[in-house]
Amino acid sequence: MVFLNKFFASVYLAIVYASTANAFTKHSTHRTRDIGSRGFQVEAFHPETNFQTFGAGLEQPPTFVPVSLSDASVDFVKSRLGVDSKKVSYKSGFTSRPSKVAYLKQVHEGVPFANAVANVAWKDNKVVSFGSSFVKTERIAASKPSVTLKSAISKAEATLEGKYNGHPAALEYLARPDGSVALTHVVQIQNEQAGTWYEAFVDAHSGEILTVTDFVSDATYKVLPLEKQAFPEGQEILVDPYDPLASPLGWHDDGTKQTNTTAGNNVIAYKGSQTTGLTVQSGEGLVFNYTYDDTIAPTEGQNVDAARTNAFYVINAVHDLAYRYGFTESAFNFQTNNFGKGGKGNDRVVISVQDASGTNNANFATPADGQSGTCRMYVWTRTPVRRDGSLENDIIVHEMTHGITNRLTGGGTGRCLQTTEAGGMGEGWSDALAEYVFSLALDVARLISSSRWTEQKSGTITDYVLGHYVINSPAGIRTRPYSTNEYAIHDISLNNVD
Ligand SMILES: *[C@@H]1O[C@H](CO)[C@@H](O)[C@H](O)[C@H]1NC(C)=O
Ligand SMILES: *[C@@H]1O[C@H](CO)[C@@H](O)[C@H](O)[C@H]1NC(C)=O
Ligand SMILES: [Ca+2]
Ligand SMILES: [Zn+2]
Repeated sequence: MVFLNKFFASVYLAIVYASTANAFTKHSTHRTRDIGSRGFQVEAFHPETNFQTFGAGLEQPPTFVPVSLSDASVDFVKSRLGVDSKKVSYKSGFTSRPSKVAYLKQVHEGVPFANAVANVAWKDNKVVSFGSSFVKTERIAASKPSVTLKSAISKAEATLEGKYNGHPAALEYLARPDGSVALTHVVQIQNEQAGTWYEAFVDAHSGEILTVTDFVSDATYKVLPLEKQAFPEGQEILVDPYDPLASPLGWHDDGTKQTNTTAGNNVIAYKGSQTTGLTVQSGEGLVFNYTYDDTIAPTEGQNVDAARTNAFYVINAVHDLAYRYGFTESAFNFQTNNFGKGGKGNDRVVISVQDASGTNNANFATPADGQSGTCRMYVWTRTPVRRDGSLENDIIVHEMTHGITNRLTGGGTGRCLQTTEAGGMGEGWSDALAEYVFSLALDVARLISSSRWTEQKSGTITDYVLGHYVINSPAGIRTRPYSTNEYAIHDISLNNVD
């Protein structure tokens, strides 16, 4: 982190335009898992999602009358995708001033789709973003089942080694990887002793189990959620915070190796040594439940484990967030395995926590695509009890953003932001994303319907400071806050690059 006391008024805007000008088409998500003791394999599939943002919002035709969120959103999907109202149903939505978000489902002959969905975000009666995974229905199964629910349940119970739990079964369409659409009985199967709880999608014409939802969580972390800035706001337990679009195998699996440590496909977080300096799960099933205590030294108690867990979480979460905005494999991101989606792999982020080579700072080295980005987080000595930069999210996000901006300029060479001015832009971008990340996270999370983020009350932009916790000062480490107040902006003196 460079202490750059200079404000670039255009930085914030540059980031916003870069992320809103394009429509990004994403790859389908596949995930294959073994279920039960008999090696039953299932593949989860989500059709390709088209995600677009529209800056200040799409102008509505002059005939537009603000109606209910559900009607307006159904109308928008109809016109955008060219389908009639029988093909779209409103599922849920919420209002969080000044935004409104609606979730919709594809429908065929009255039967809803399980995995073909859409979401529409509104602001001031304008659509600001739209995501859709609606599919073509040229090869769709008949909407009346030929396999009974009873035999579907028997099949699911036998395969998943559990009992139907009585939760009302449903008939739903399921889009398949080959472009066809199956009709399925959806039933819940539980096994109390084994602790399993599944939702099975049984083909209502062939009787075959097509896919299974596993309700039991994959991973748990005690961390500072991305919408928080620093330790005093409190660690929280997050369950499965990964985004399956950006990290299809989760955060602890690179396709050939599974770990139960702070090492995975997107990042390895360690102290001292990448082999012996990792944090190992505190409980079976990828539970990383370590509590930080800032009344004792960063090296004492559970603090090192809590710091590595938080660094691992934040880098992964920013990886996943940036992926939604286009920082993908082919845009030179940081991953060990690129799953055949372009770009060079073997370059996950390497983050050294409580690094011994310095204090009171942090840095990020970005070589070209194909070599790991390397981040060093230091301990800060400005308080009676030292503070750990890994417990201040805005610093980690600032550093990770150096990796993102260095890769996104100049085609992944890592060579572009070397001059004073370009480096200054990089610093500004890093600060801006660090301070704004929770709002972006909020927008994206609404679109992927993760309830986790919806607790953030408002996207309103206020003055931002960076690094307030590590130096224990509300002003942070910059001479001015980041502000949208134009008088504050004009007041900035253009000097002082530390
Ligand atoms: C997972 O972690 C436990 C300690 O919690 C360890 O004993 C075990 O060997 C690890 N398993 C793998 C596959 O790394
Ligand atoms: C985390 O650890 C605390 C005790 O330190 C325990 O009370 C809590 O149940 C644990 N939570 C999880 C999700 O493991
Ligand atoms: Ca790469
Ligand atoms: Zn920096």
